[in-house]
Amino acid sequence: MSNDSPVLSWKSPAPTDSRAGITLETYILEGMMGFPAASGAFTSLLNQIGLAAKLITSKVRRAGLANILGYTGETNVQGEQVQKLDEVANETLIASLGRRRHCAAIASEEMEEIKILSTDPRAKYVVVFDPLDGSSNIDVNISIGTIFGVLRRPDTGGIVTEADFLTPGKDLLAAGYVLYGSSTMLVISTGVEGGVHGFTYDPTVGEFFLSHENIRIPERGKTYSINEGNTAAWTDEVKRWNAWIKEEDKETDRPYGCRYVGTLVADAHRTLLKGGIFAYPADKKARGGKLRLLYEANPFAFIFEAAGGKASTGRERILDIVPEALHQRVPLVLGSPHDVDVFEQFMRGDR
Ligand code: P6P
Repeated sequence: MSNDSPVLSWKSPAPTDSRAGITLETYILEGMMGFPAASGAFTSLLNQIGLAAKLITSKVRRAGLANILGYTGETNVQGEQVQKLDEVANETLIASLGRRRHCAAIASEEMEEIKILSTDPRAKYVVVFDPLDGSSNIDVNISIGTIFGVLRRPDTGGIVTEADFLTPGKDLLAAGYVLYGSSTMLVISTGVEGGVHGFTYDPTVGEFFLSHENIRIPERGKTYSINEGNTAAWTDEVKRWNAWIKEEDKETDRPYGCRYVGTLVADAHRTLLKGGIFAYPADKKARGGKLRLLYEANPFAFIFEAAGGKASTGRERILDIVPEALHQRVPLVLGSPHDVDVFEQFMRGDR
């Protein structure tokens, strides 16, 4: 056999500190091994979310063919038309999280009430999720996503109640999202110490591979992301910030470029990787903001802070807010520390 045969010429990669290329399952398992006290339940729960992401992405990629587009004619708790893919994603997450009995209950954008998945006292976790964020973009083939957060139940024992979910985002154990874009990517964090890591899905082998190790948001960006169609409804403070960011001023690298997809997962992911700011402020139409605290704002705030970014309402830190209701809305500003600080200065009237 010649020396240049593929078998002989293949050399195992030299061991490095980089974990690039490992699978999501390996990353999660190694995370458990870093915590000897871990029972494996948290590891198993995260892997069930990874499985759900694979199942949903296979349906999203075939949505146009599998006749699961279009409206079901029903409306969800948000009063929005429920698209079939929303229901499919919701049911997939419920089935996957319910399979191993580690998840006591879930709260979903698609359901008014929480859903109990396990009455086993050993079920220590509850999960919040938006199963398919950006559903209005499904039919026009624009990126959509799934958002999730994992909380540990208070050690109250007994059956889970809605109160078990009404805890500040700073108590999250893990948060992440799946972006069904030009490729499918899962981004997950277990907090500042663990960092933020991105896994890209390879449909040919059915695995998520580590592609973006230790994501860090730039201190400042060059892009702002807001729905300019809401300008008439904005407060004066937001209008002045918006005018400022579009002014030409070479010394302060303005104007910023504008990007707005209309899917939070897509706009937030771009902001996380490139820097800049995403804002969905309160306005005269939505005085409490539009986006949901528990399963949209909190998971992204957790991820942005873990990546060195900031997340606020424009006036207060998102992760400190004590929720009062399951589907509570909140103004949301995510981004680079510099850019969020400037936005907050306008909101305080300091600029
Ligand atoms: P608007 C999608 O419906 C969503 O909930 C988020 O994903 C997105 O950021 C926002 O609403 C877009 O809202 O009012 O700009 O269309």
